Amino acid sequence: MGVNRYQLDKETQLDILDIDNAKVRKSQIERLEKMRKSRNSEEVQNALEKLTAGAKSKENLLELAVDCARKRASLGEISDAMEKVFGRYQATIRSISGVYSAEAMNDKEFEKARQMADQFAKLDGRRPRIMVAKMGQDGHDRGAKVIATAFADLGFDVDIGPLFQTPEEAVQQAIENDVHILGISSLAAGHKTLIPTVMKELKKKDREDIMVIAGGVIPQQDYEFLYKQGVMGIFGPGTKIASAAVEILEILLSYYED
Ligand code: B12
Repeated sequence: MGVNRYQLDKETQLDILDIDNAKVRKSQIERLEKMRKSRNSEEVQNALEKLTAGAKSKENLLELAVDCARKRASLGEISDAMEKVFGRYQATIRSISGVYSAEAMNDKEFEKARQMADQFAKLDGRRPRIMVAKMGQDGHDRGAKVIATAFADLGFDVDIGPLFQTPEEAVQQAIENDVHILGISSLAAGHKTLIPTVMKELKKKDREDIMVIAGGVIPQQDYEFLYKQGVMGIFGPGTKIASAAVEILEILLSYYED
């Protein structure tokens, strides 16, 4: 992993398929309901119970799971039947430190960001603290890792949420860790649903002071929508990380002016 030296010259407006998440969700629920009506629920329950028992006694789970699927159990039900025994897997994102600073040592913007982070620490009594969150079914974690690593090297305290958090969980973790910034990394088109939920949740918990920023594959045409939601900065592919940090720190430091 190195520092991205290839920056986009200008933002390009692409013709992108707009995904209506609410519509997709509704049609998925309708499909599940239809499936539930068309199956023999007693048979399904029996097969799921066998799967749970098999998980306990270490039987061949593939065979038992296929049997559940043949009886039209959903993937969620099949996972739940095994979760009773195994629990739920927590996918954590690990980061490494020093890589970014080793590459960017002589970069002016890097130095500027570090100085601004120090200045913020003096004013606030704590280093700027960011939580990088991944929500929904989006498993693209490289950008989140790059940002977490680089921001730590720039002098931020960094927390990384686990993969597949709900907006409520991400907000809860951000509040518990008392971060200044919640940075949402979104690459699977969930931003128009997940980010508004994050905003509502922050409001509900009376923590609108936490600054929300976003990054990842977010089409230009959605930027305005997110800014209206209260997102303070959006950083897409090709982002120059030190410049992003400077932009974020300028906002944080402005709270200390006057
Ligand atoms: C690698 C990759 C994968 C890998 C992911 C491996 C991993 N562990 O991350 C694999 C092969 C698993 C994968 C799977 C899928 N992928 Co994919 N994948 C990509 C790809 C090619 C590159 C993403 C990447 O790693 N970039 C490198 C990192 C470093 O860049 P980055 O994440 O953009 O982060 C930078 C900035 O965006 C920003 N940033 C990002 N986050 C944050 C957060 C903050 C706080 C800040 C400040 C900045 C910031 O800073 C970073 C550094 O500059 C993209 C295409 C692309 N060019 O983006 C498609 C892409 C994201 N994938 C896509 C799709 C559709 C999928 C699948 C659904 C395919 C499928 N049908 O199965 C699955 C989904 C799996 C899942 N559950 O999420 C689509 C998403 C479409 C959309 N958003 O509408 C893309 C855009 C490809 C495309 N053009 O269609 N994928």
